Amino acid sequence: MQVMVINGPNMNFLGIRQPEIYGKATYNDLTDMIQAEADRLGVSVRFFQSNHEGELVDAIQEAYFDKTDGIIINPAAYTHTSVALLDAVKAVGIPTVEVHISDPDSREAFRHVSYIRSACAATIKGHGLEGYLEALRLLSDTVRK
Ligand code: CA2
Repeated sequence: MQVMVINGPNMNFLGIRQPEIYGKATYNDLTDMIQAEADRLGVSVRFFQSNHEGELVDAIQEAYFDKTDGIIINPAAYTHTSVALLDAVKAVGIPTVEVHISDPDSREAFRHVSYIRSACAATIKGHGLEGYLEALRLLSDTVRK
């Protein structure tokens, strides 16, 4: 089983800025944590981070062409703006879990809208980095059934 983990704009700043919201762990710590859980579950995992909307669309399409079984995506700010990412997830038809480190629904009003949510099998929010591991376990359970 193959899973692609996609992170959107500024996620490479994890652990560098705003630790009070996003914690002290870095983007590399995040990928290490996910890799360790993937190894435990026997899942093959790939990572992609970009600050560019079109590159995120390309990554979602690549998941389709590579026959990826599941996608974990934190679209970051594009959660709240991007019809292109919604359309891409709908187009590829791959089970996708939306993850947010914080809980956008308890923050500013502009973060309450998620365009991508309606195309996702689940949304995990406000569980910190652990949310990515929950998403991986969820996809592993779903795809294997
Ligand atoms: O809580 C989340 O995971 C978010 O997707 C993070 C986004 C934000 O726009 C969403 O509303 C909620 C922002 C992520 C990147 O910004 C950072 C800035 C400094 C340090 C780490 C991340």
